[in-house]
Amino acid sequence: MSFWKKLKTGLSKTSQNLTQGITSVFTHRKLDEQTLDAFEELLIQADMGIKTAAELRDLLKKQRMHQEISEQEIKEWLALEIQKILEPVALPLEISHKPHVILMIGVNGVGKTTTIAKLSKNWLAEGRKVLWAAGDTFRAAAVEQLQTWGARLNVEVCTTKPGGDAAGLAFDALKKAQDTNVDVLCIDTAGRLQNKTYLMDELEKIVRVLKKADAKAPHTVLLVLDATTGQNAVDQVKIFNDIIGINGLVITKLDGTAKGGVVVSLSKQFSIPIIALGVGEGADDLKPFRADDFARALVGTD
Ligand SMILES: Nc1nc2c(ncn2[C@@H]2O[C@H](COP(=O)(O)OP(=O)(O)O)[C@@H](O)[C@H]2O)c(=O)[nH]1
Ligand SMILES: [Mg+2]
Repeated sequence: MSFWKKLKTGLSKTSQNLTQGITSVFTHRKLDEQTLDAFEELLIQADMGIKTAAELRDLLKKQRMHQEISEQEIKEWLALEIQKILEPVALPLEISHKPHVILMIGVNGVGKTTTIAKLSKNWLAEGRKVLWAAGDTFRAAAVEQLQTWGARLNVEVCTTKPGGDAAGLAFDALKKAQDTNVDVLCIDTAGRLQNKTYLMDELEKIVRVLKKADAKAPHTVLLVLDATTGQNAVDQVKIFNDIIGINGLVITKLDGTAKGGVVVSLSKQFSIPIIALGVGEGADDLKPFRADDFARALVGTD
């Protein structure tokens, strides 16, 4: 299936809710306050966030109040306005250093480890040398999961003993990357958000130790977010941004969520680049974030 189809199918729960809502709200009616209220509520239900919903409502009011507006027009209008919100943050990840160090962070289960594999598959295809560090040292299964992907994609994985020091591992991996002509080093981490102090200490320590080997590392701190958690993802950006500066987002599980609007909410609230979207569990199920494609898939226009 093409990526566009996958995205469109994945977002169909969101787009169907929006489309059905728009049909019932806008058919043959002049735009009035009641219609605008219902429209705003639809956007909130799609997880676009209260602020975005209010702004889009106001904009529509300003442009079209008391005018007839068809269902098709409103969908096209919405897709375009969403595209404008997404465009400034739809930025690819540039590999700008050698080795380029990427720290993967995020809550347990959002897709960090899988995303490392997916991103790396693209870099390998471009002929880059990739190395991974299994920094989620608390769960043996997490290390094994990365090793399984490593065997599949032929990527070497640096590990330490269970419960071992993630910062020490990260430092050793960076040294190794520097010594062996590696282009991209991905450091996996644990996402134990239930113990914020511990997580903060661990991430700060990883960063501090990396800087001993390369003052500019990590070059990219990628926060992975699970779209199915809706507005929770917004809270996670705030929490992780407090702990450690984030300069990229990957949003996963866009295959089959009714909360796809959260991507709009994130784009509006934070000016953090969204570098890629996850639309499945396979290594090929990650694609660059494109504002126009996403906006059209979300609203269900072609
Ligand atoms: N449907 C779907 N599943 C995903 C996606 N990304 C990751 N997963 C699955 O989510 C689960 C947790 O992923 P994992 O990479 O282990 O998360 P981590 O704990 O953050 O490292 C695994 O079963 C993955 O296969 C995605 O984009 N779509
Ligand atoms: Mg993991």
